[in-house]
Amino acid sequence: METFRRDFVEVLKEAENVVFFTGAGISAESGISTFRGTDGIWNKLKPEELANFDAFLKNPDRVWEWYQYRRHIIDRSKPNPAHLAIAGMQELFRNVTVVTQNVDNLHRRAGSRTVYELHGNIERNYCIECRTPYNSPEFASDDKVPRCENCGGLVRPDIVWFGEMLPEEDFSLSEEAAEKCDIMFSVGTSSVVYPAARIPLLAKRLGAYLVEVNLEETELSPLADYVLIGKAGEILPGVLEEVKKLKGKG
Ligand code: BJW
Ligand code: ZN
Repeated sequence: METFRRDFVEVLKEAENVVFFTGAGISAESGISTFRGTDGIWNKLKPEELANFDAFLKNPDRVWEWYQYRRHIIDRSKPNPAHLAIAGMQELFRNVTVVTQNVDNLHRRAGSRTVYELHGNIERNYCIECRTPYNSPEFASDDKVPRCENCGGLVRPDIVWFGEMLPEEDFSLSEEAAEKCDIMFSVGTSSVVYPAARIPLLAKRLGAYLVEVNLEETELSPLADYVLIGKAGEILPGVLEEVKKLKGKG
């Protein structure tokens, strides 16, 4: 097993409030593509044609079809050892909070109980006119964009597109968790999309120990106290083992 740096181990030993801030990279080992980087979806498809409201109004069926394709992949995927290790930490620390940019529900499926979703959830939809929610999977089973049963409006995925506000409650609860945490892990995110990327910065500014877990260095790395380079699905189970050992539960 990997040996971790001593200052990190000391912080783990004393920590009570722990936050995991996660991005697409944590689900890569579940077979879900990331956005950026060599295998990222946006090497092939343009975000400006798919991930904003104008693109949806211009070509709702195309955007809907793209989300149906991704739902299909997500439905067939499973939480991986990284999601499961984070859920396992709940037994070892007083408070474990997950703040995720992902829309794939894999943290909840892994058993994490406190999960704030900053960019929405692909399992939910709502009418763009009257905001009626449509969350049952049968509803989203057509490749053509559905219409609202109340008003005939277009139904869209409940996902935060570029230029849109983040869900207020989840964002402010995430800020609160960042402000009071002892240690923040930033896992599998390129840290370029704002305002989500402010969450680890806020934690660091208020004194938390900041750990980054990623295949490569990012814009966040120079600010992190500890950068662990490698796969989240290998590193986080190692961290879980270390914590178990520290708490005499190994
Ligand atoms: C591994 C790994 C393994 C891989 N183990 N690691 C200039 C122009 C236009 C807009 C802006 C601008 N400047 C700022 C903005 C605002 C914009 C923004 O931040 N843009 C920047 C990109 C420039 N932000 C917004 O628009 C936000 N809203 C907003 O600001 O509202 C205020 C406002 C109102 C009105 C007008 C203007 C502003 C909303 C942002 C919403 C983001 N939504 C998306 C797409 C949703 C669509 C969908 O899912 O279909 O959310 S963007 C996309 O990026 C997705 C992700 O959640 C988000 C973050 O990506 P993430 O998770 O970091 O993934 P990747 O792929 O980037 O990185 C993966 C990482 O994992 C890599 O580092 C790998 O190395 C690593 N990795 N395998 C460990 N096994
Ligand atoms: Zn409606």
